[in-house]
Amino acid sequence: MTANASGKAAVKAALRAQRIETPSWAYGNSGTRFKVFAQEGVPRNPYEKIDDAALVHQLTGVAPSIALHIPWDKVDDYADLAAYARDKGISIGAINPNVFQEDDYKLGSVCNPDPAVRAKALDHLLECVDIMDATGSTILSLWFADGLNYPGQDSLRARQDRLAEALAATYQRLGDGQRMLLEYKLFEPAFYATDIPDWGTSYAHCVELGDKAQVLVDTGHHAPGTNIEFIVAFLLRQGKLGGFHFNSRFYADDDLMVGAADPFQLFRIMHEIVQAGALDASANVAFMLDQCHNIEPKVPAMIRSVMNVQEATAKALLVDSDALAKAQANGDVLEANAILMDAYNTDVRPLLAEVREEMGIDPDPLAAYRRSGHAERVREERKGGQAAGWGA
Ligand code: PSV
Ligand code: MN
Ligand code: MN
Repeated sequence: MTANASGKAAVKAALRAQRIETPSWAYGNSGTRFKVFAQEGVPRNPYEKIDDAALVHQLTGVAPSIALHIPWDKVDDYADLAAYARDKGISIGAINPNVFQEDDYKLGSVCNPDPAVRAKALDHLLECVDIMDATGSTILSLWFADGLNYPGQDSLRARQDRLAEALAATYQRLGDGQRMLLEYKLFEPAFYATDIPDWGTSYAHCVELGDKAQVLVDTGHHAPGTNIEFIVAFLLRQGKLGGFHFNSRFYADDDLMVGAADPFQLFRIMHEIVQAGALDASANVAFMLDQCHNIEPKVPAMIRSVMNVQEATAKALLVDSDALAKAQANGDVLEANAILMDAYNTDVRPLLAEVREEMGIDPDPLAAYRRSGHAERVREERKGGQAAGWGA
C-alpha cells in the first residue's frame, strides 16, 4: 500500500477532487411495474429535486451536478432552472432525452420503421441539445429502448442504418464542448433483440461519429458474469469511455444502490480507472449514478451511494502500483493478486473521514443528514411528491 506521507496526500487530493453526478429521477417516487410506493417529502418539481441534490453535495462535497431526464424534468425556462441550481451550489449535468414513453414509440424511436416517428424522436434529441445550450450542460446521454420482441418483426440491419442516421444528425448539432454518450443495454424493454445491446455496438457507432461520441457504461446493463472492468479498460485505451451510470444489480437492471450488490466489482472498475489516470477531470470520464430508490428513503440512499463510490475509489487509489507492476512483470501471480486484495481489504472509512474533515464537512455525512432535519421538514412542506417518471 502507499504508505508514505506524500502518497497519502496524493490519495486524499484525488478523493477531494472526485466528482459524482446524481440523477434527478432518483429523488422522485419510483417502483416496479407491480407497485410504486409513494414516499413522504418527495420533490414536487425539478426545482425541489435540485434542492435535494444540492443537499447531497453539501453533505458529501463531491456531488456537484444533477442529471436531468426530459420531459420528466420539463420546465418552461431551463436557463432559470440552471441559475437556480447555481444558486444552490450545483450545476446541471447530463441531459437524458426520453424517446421511450410515448405511444408512438411502440415499435421504436430512431429505429422505428415509420419515418414520421423517427423524425419526431430526432426532434426531441435536438430539443435536448437546445436544453444543453440553455443549461450549460456538456453531456447528451442517449439511451434507446428500441428493439424487437419477435424474430422477423423488423430488419435488424435496416434498424442499424436508421440508428446511424439519427445519431449523425444529432452529432452534427452538438456545439463546442458538448459531447454525446451512447448507452447500451442487453435487454428490456425489448426481449428478443435490442438495437444497442452491448458496448461493441455502441463503440462502433461512436467511432463512426467522431471524437464527440463516446460509450456510456451502465453497470446494470450486462449479461450476468460479464467482466465490466475489461470493457472499461478497453474503452479507456481507445479514448472512448465517456462515462458511467453506476448502480448495482443482483439479477437484471435492478438499479439498486451502487456498491450494494458487488462492492468488489466496483473496486475492480475503479482500479482500471485509477491505473489509466482517468479519475482526473482532464480524462473527461463522467461518473454518474442511475438508480431508483423504491423502498429506501431517497436522499440518504443517495448519500450512501456517493460514499460507496468514494470507498471503492479510495481502495483503488491505495493499490501499490509499483509493486503490482513488478509482480506482474515477474509473473508472480499470487503476489500480484495479494497486492490488489490488500488494497481492497483496507478499511478506508477513517481515511475518508479525514478527507471530509479537511474539506470542512462532517466526517459522517449520514449522521449529518439525520441531524439536518431535512426529512422532517420536507415531510411537512411537500405533499404529493412527483413520480420519477415511469411505472407510476
Ligand atoms: C435504461 O434502463 C436506463 O439505464 C437509461 O439510462 C435511462 O435513461 C434510465 O435507465 C432511466 O432510469
Ligand atoms: Mn442508465
Ligand atoms: Mn438502466
